[in-house]
Parts: sequence; C-alpha cells; structure tokens
Amino acid sequence: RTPAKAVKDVVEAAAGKVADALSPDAPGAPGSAPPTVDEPTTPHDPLPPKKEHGAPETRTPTGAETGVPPIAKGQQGAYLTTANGARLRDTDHSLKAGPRGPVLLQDHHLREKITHFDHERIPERVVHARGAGAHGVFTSYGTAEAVTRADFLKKGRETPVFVRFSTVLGSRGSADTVRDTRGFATKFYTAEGTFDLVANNIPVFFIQDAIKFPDVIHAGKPHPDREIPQAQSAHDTFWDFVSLHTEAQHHTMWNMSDRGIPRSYRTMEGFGVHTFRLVDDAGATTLVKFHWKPKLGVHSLTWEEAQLLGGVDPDFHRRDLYDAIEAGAYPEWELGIQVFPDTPEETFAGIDLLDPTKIVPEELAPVQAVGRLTLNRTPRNFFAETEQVAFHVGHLPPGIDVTNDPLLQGRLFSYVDTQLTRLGGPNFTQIPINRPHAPVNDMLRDGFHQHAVHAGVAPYRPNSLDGGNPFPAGDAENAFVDVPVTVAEAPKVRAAPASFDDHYSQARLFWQSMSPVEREHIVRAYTFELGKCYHQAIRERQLRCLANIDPVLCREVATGLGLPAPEPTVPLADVTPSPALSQVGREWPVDGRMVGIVVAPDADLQNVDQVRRAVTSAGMVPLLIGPHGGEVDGLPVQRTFATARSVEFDAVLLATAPPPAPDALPARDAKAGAAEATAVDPRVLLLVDEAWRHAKAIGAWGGGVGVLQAAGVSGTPGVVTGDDAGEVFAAVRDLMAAHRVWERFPASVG
Ligand code: HDD
Repeated sequence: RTPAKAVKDVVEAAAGKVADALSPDAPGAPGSAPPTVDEPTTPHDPLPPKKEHGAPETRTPTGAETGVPPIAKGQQGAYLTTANGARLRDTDHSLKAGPRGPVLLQDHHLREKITHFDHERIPERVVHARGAGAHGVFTSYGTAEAVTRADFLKKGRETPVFVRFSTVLGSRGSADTVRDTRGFATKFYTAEGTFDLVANNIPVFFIQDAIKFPDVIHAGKPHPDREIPQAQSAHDTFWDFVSLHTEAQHHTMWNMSDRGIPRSYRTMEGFGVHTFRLVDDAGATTLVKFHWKPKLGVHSLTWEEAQLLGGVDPDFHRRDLYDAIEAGAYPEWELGIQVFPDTPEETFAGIDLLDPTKIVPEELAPVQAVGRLTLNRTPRNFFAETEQVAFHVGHLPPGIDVTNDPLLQGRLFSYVDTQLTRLGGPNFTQIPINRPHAPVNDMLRDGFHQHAVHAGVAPYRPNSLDGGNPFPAGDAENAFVDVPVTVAEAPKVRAAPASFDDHYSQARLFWQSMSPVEREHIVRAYTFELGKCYHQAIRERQLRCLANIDPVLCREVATGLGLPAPEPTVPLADVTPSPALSQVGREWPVDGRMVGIVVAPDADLQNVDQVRRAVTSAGMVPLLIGPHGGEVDGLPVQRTFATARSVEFDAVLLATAPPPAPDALPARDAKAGAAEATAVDPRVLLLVDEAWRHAKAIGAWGGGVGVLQAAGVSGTPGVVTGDDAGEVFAAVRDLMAAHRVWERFPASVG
C-alpha cells in the first residue's frame, strides 16, 4: 500500500464507523426508537445507561480511580431512603395530626426534603453562566516536545479532558444562539497536575487590563433597572462602553461577524488569547499562543436562523453537542501553537505579544498542530459536572507558564476568588469533576465541605512528626517551573505601554480579510445592534470608531441608521489581509450534519429509503419529515410538519409535494404561484423558503420538484432537481462541503 492509500483506507474505515453509529436504526441515534419504559408498579431494573456512558460508573465523573467505592445516588436502588439511608414508607404525605389536621414539626422527612430543595440552586457564574460540557480525550502528537517539558504533550500521551462551552452574557437559562463570544474551557487531567486552557472562540479580548473586567461586564449585562435585554449586546450600555474604551473595537468586530453566531460548538475555533511561556527540559523558553482548530471547519448560523432558534430551540447548541456524541459522531479539534522567540521585547513582527487585543496572523506564524481533542462522553449529571466544574488559568503543569499580559495577570486572581462564592468554600477542587488525576499532597486543611479525612498531625513543613513529609520536589521530580524572567527595574505606575494605544489597525485587518458576503453580514449586525440603542450620541460615537476602521463599513452602517458618516480621526492603517480569518472559500467534511427529507405516503418510498441510507453513509444524519408521527408506509418519521423547522437542518430534500394536512394553518393567498402553493402544505413551503433564505442546499425529485416551483426557488443557485434521487443527493452533499450556498446572500459590500 502507498502511504496515500493507507490514509485513504483509514479514512474510509473511520467514515464507515461513524456512518454505522449515525444510522437512524442504531440504538441511541437521534430519531431511533427510545428504550421501552415500564409502568412504575413494582421495582425493576432502571433504563440501561447511555451507550457512551457504558456500565454503571465505578470512578469519579472525571474518570479518576479514587480507591473509594462510588456513592450510589439517585434511582439506582429499589427503595427510597432518607439522606441517612433509612427506608421510607411514604413521600407524598406530610405527617399530620389526623388526615385533616396540622402538620407536625417532628416530620424529619418533610423538613429534610424541603430544606434540601430550598438549597438546590447555587449562584450561577457571574459570566459564562450558560454552558454545556462533555468529556473526552486529548492525544498528543509529540510535536511540542521540542519546546516544552509538559508530560501530556509527549508523543502518544492520552489525557482525559472535560470541556465546557458557554456564552458570556446570558443567564444560565438563556438561549444558546445569541450573538455573543463563546467560552471554550478545557480541563486536561494530566499526570503532572491539571491544566486548564480557559479559552474563547474569539482570539482577542475587549480590554487590555483585568481591572476593567467588572466594567465591561456591567456594560454588557442587562440594564440594572429593568434587567433587559437578556443575553444581548444590542443595547446602550454595551455600545456606550465599547465606543468609549476603543480597545474593545477589535473584539467587537469579531462579535459582529459571523463568528458571533456559531452553527455549533463543533464548528468553532478556540483561542487561548494570551501569549503563554513554554519551558523545555533545559530551561529554554518560547512564547506561544494556543489555538483549537475544529475538524468540521468554522461554520456559523445566519442571523435570522439564530433569532428563530432563540424561540424554536433555545438549547440548540447543547442539543447538537449531545446528539453528535450520542450518535458516535465525536467532535474533534486539533490543538495548535503559534511559536515566537522569547525576546526581551516580547513582540513578533512588530505585534506586542502582551496585548490581548492583538492577533498574530497565521500567515506570519503558522499554527502548528500538537495534538487532537475528541469529545466522546456526555455528562451523567449536568449539575455535578457541567455546573460544578471550576476552571482557573493558574492551573498549569510544569512546562507551561504565564506572561505579564495584564489581562492574564488579573485572571490569575479572579478564578479562585469567584469559586469561593459560587461553590461555597475553598475545597472546590475536591468536587469529583474538579479532582486532579495527579496525586494530591497539599497542606491545605479544613474549610467548608471538606471531603478528605486527612491523616497525620503535622500539615506544615519542615516537621519531625509526620516523617518530615511533604518534601519539596525539584527538576528531577518534575516540579512546576516558575520561569525566572527578569523583571525590569521600573517605577510603580498605573499605565500601559505605548503599543497598547493602537486600537484600530487590527479591527481594520479583520474587516479587510473578509469576503464581500461576510462584510455584508458585519454591516447588518452593526446596523441591527446600533439600531437597538436609544441614544443617538452612542450611535454617533460608535460610527466615529467605525470611521477609524474603514470608510466603507462606516458609510454602510451610517446609511442603515440614517445618519451621516463621519470622517476618520486617525490615519487608516495600511494592513495586509489574513485569508485565514475568512470562513468562505474552503471545503470541509460534512460529518454529523442534519439532512431533512420531506416525505408523504404518495412519495416513491424506495427512493427515499435509498437516499436515507446514502445520507447515513456520508456520515450525516437523515431525519424524515412527515405529515404525522409514527411511520410513513414502514419508514420511521422523526419530525412532523408541526415539529420540523428549517433551522434544524443543514440541507433539505423533497420527495413529494404533500397537500395541506388538517393541522396546517391556511396558506397565504398572496404567495407567488398561489395556485400551486395552496396545494402544498404551507409548513413545507415555509421550510423551503427559510432553507433558501439561509443559503442551504435544497434538492428535490419526483413530486418534490413541484414544491420548489410553488416556492419560487427552482433554477436558483444551490437548488438541485432531477429524476434520480441518488444523484440529487450527491449534488446536495457536494454543496454542503462549502457550508452554505454563499452566492445566494446579497453581497453589496465589495
Ligand atoms: Fe473569564 C469564566 C474565558 C477574561 C473572570 N472566562 C470564564 C469562562 C471562560 C472564560 C471560557 C467560563 C469557564 C467555565 O466554563 O466555567 N475570560 C475568558 C477569556 C478571557 C477572560 C478567554 C480573556 C482572554 N475572565 C477574564 C477576566 C476576568 C475573568 C479579565 C477577571 C478579571 N471568567 C472570570 C470569572 C469566571 C470566568 C469571573 C466566571 C465563572 C468562573 O470564572 O469560574 O472568574
């Protein structure tokens, strides 16, 4: 076998495995029949654990072997007990003085049940409250061995991880698809201690100094008087802040781009933002920036999809993540590093590496892959794992150290501090999801929620009573390395370096790197957000910022707001675009994407079945959409016209033109092609209309072709028709590799 053939074989074998797991007939696949649920009359076995959860757990949620038997909690045994293990006869009636009498204070079970319930909620995270997590594994390629001594980056090491994705501004119950930055926090349970890479999907931050963090968050959160708007940046205080603190303009530009509304967590890049310092075995140091590159490419929603999803499926990203993992389409990213020499100036190509509002374009410093992250297990219990997980940028293994980036320095303080309130004390590292997999031997004692029963009498050192233990470790024992960086002799000041004053050049670099379609989306996003502000002065001030980024951007947004476009107040930077920043123009694997297939009893169901199998073989998920639940002539229906909405699908196929079902609302007579339109169920027409507006590939054969005519989209780009259902699907699949039919979007901004 040639190397190319060997790679092809491996890829094909892997695609086959994913396809099997994704098959709608596979147990646990979205749309497959759920396990039978018996009536609760006598004790019987609980439902089997989820496929990827495996057998009942004997380890902590992080996978660590603690040597302590697991505490079986919650529906594992047949009989109800108190928290102390006493079996109970009744949990539906309070203990009363007679059936109509007053409740007795002695009812311990009542008080225990209500008291525990009263305290079930803990404070949500002050930022990043809304999130979803998953377990996985990180496999190192060994390519970073030359620059770091970190054990988990040695070739072939496999490290368990827990990842939590999040939005920043919204409350815990807010919608997933709002326009916002996304968190991408990864806990690597390494053999040398936990490494938390607390990253975002945007490579720069709003502010350059942590001391402004409370201010930017106060500005972004809902207004203090009415507590609205929820999970939005489209309001006065946000734009007031970012137009006054102009260092925020670069990050804001990313938010207004399609990066602010990801299609899925699986299609987001991640960025460590700050520059970190790596140290090798010999003590030599290198500066790096961390990147996560999604296997499926960077892919976003359209703004209308994001808004619809806020109502139709506010849990869209959470559901997408769990469905993909449960179906065996494990999300994957490569971890990469941009490597810079550790010079006293801490700059690269003139870019200040300590300024968290700046990127280093990949064309200047390529991202070198150092390992692969695979998420393969959903949490068993959301609260225990996703809610209680506590990240901290100071959790670093030997071989990775911090730099003087003033934003990072403030974060080093904030993350422990916030957990004291959120998780109720200093022992949160003992919560199962936070437990390191490396042996812990600290001298920290007592405090709220102490789980350990510490032996010994001398938690101090040196001591002569506990055998002298613990001893400090040295290089030979892989002790953490605080790199002895020289600190310049300088006066104590509240100031920033002069290089931090450049607030516009990289916002301009980003704008200049976008394709016309992406620019159009950015213009619309600014126009929408500023259009939601009440104060004219704030809109005008933000327009003055846009003028310093690009006159075309400023003019287009000003036109949308009905305001004059101001002149720039600083010279426009001369920038070289970075093609790596654009999402348009490349092709990506289509694994795990959703294809909706409209069927009705009159369709050629043999064809439909074949296409369904072809979708599965392509590594995607077919979901049949029928007029009613159950089956259409033996084929299982996963969505009905009443439950399907276009935003769930990445492409739509039509095998028939179903007439209006009894539960449909009447069609609009004014619709183009009204005669045919009223002959088709209006919800199917809406499905096609939206899929078209959102630039998704659409295919039809047989009666389905008539629906496209009725919807007025036949013959337009990305709409495929034909007699052979298999060929139609193959053409649709090829279109999906580019993520969208980009030419369907208007792109007036050149
Ligand atoms: Fe932060 C949470 C990412 C700046 C203070 N941050 C938090 C989370 C992520 C980030 C992903 C959610 C972690 C989870 O899922 O539990 N934060 C960032 C990035 C930043 C950043 C990429 C800039 C590069 N953060 C930042 C600053 C401060 C904080 C400057 C404070 C000075 N961040 C916090 C926090 C949070 C937090 C208040 C809230 C909940 C938590 O920590 O555990 O401490």
